[in-house]
Amino acid sequence: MPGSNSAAAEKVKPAASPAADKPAEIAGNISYHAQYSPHFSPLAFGPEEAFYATAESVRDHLIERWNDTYVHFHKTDPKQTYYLSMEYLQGRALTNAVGNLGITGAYAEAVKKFGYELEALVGQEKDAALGNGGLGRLASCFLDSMATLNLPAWGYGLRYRYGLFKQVITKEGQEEMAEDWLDKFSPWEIPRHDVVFPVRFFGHVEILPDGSRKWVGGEVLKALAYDVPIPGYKTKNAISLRLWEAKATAEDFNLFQFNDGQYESSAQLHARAEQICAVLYPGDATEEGKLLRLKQQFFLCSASLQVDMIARFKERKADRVSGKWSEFPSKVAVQLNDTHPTLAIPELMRLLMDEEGLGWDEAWDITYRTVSYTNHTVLPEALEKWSQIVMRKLLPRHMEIIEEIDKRFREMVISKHKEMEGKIDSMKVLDGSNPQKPVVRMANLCVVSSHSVNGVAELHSNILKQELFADYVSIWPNKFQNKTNGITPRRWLKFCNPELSEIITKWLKTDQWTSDLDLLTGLRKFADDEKLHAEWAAAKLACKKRLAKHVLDATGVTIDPNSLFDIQIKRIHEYKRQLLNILGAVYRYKKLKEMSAEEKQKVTPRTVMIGGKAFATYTNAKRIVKLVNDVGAVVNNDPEVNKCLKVVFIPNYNVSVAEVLIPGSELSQHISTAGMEASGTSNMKFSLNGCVIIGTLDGANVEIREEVGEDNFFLFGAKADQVAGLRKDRENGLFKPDPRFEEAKQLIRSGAFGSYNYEPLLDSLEGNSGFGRGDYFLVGYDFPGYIDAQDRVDAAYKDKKKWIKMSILNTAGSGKFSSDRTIAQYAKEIWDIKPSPVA
Ligand code: T68
Repeated sequence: MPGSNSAAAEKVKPAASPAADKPAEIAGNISYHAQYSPHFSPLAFGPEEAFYATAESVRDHLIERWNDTYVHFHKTDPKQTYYLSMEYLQGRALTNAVGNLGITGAYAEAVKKFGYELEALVGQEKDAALGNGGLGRLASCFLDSMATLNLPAWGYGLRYRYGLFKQVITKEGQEEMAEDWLDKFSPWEIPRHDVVFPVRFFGHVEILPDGSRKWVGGEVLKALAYDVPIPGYKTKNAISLRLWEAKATAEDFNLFQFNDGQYESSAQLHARAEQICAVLYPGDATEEGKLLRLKQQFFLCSASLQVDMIARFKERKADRVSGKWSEFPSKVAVQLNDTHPTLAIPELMRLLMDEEGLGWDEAWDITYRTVSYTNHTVLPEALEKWSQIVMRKLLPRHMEIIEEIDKRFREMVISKHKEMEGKIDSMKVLDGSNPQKPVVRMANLCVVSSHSVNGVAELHSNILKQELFADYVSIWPNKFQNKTNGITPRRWLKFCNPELSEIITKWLKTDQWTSDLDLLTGLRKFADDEKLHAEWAAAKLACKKRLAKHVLDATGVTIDPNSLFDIQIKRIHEYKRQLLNILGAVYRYKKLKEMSAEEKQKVTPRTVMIGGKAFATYTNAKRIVKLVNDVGAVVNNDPEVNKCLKVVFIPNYNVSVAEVLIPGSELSQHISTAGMEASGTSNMKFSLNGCVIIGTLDGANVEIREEVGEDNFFLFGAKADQVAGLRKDRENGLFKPDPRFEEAKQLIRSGAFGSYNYEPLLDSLEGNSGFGRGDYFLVGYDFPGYIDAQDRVDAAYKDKKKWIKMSILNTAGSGKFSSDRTIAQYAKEIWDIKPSPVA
């Protein structure tokens, strides 16, 4: 094994100071970390130790930039954005860090001196999966763009001990295991023992002699900051992702009880502190679970506001000529990533009024001008509602403030918008319509209290304005905006697909596209060039081979890189319609079984890959996972068809799996019921990597199709404005299912894929309403259009020239979907912040 003992590490003299971008110096620095970082036995220098030592060496560069950026922002005191998100799906950091710092080559050479390839070390890193899906990954792409654009902006989140679960596929289907991303330690985080602030829970409100109110008592935990430096691409700026951890202190430890043998009660608060950051998204079926989730949300908001907004503002205020609180919104912008950090609103009000002594009107004006809110869903079941009873118990002062916000909002509507009086019930913040379960509607609180509300794709933002938030539009016509999502082109093309990146740089004669993605349109003029076609096809094949190796390693299934690689990877959800995909594959299988050998010769061979995690308590989603696995087991082992079709479930889908799958994809499925997917961001990643989309007119698909051209997108399905009518038709018994749809369901019912009880899943596609919801997601309605679109895909794939041209035009049309564009728009149109590069 290369470099498997300390002798290898000793070959290169340790250097005590951080290395420059010279391989020999870097190797010295790596060696230094291997010896002086107290994590491993000095005798071991296997791939894992080499990864950690290399990462720590890279971290030295990051810390320098991060320090410089902090000092620079401190001196220049620009307005800053504070991005609050309960989720970040960072994935691995090493490739991204050396890539953004421009030192990949030097590090690759340096680790060779120890007998390692950089790619092999990269594979040692665990994904930081502090998020569920699109919303968390968006936050991570945004951080990359904020740093790259030199924007004074910081991310805030929680340091979950266990992030998103590890998915294991067994005979029963999906099983969840805790994912120990901190198993050893994270080399990227810097524990800030100097940044510790108190966060209170429970207690009561006291009225002081001067009439002011104060929240006292209850239990007080400490928030400890862990900073993760986020380097920009080709810039000296490195911003910070600050993750909070909850702690109890020595005073909370009852030494007397401990010595008396009462071990558990002696450290109760320590145990409760540990629970707060134990897991991402604790199950909230129980009252305890709900309370814990609310605690998490408040913990993030309170720590971030007290420490970094209020304390920092006060510290810098002292240096300013005019130090008025009214200046706060010209120094601070707070972006709420969905409603999960909504408690920032009453917490900012509380801090300004109760701690800083401002009156309601002034505090409200400041809060309103500071906070803005992004909505990521219109699904009613995903709109957060918190029990007023739980809220009052955990956060009594905040509940008072929310009541006052609600009251003043209603008074404002009656006095200034009389015509809207009849709509107050649906617009108000507090909903007491069920006296047993009065709730706080968090989206309403956000809309009422923010100066800007945005959706994440044009279609979604229009739905917000025309449906979900329509009543508010007549009160605040200018509050609602669209900010179409984006993805970072560094991680999602340059680093994950070096083959294609080189070709693009060669043909465009510049690598500027990595920070100015619109330059990709320059590829359009070569879309028919045969030389480019040959290079493009070779790059795709290389990526497909890498993907095939991943599939073999992860599942034991061999797939043919010459077949059409058809991929759907995302969280498993009925609205995302993985069921439509697998029913299509079942139908394809049935047709293949009916074909003669000659007929099969003419078929376009296809590998259908589906990956994604189902929420642990979402039974139908788990049934879908099981069905895909069962179909795969039959199809892949059927010698009559398995040259023409394979069906593979990709286990444990995460960011680093996506980085292998997306470059090797040729067709990707974004087939949600129209109007239900707010945006989607993986659609952008696929298209950028030269993959053609089969999809509905939903979310950002609409804009992708506009950009890449309708000939380069396989469209099918009902439109968003038809959906309600189609559901009504079903209820009225007017829907006639296509025979092909019936055939596919029948084959599953026949037991062809095993004896598991799929009835509940199939039932959900049937009936008119009520039980099984009468195919709420319109799988049956869209099925024939989907099968026809897949036939068009097969025909198009046979014409290699045509297909490659489509692929090139997808990449060429992806410029709009850079998160640099999205973030530049947020900066200008919502936050009013400007680039501030470190000299
Ligand atoms: C997604 N939402 C949207 N929610 O579904 C997707 N976590 O269309 C969009 O592209 C993406 O956000 C980015 O805008 C989510 O990912 C969550 O993960 C979620 C929902 C509730 C609670 C926690």
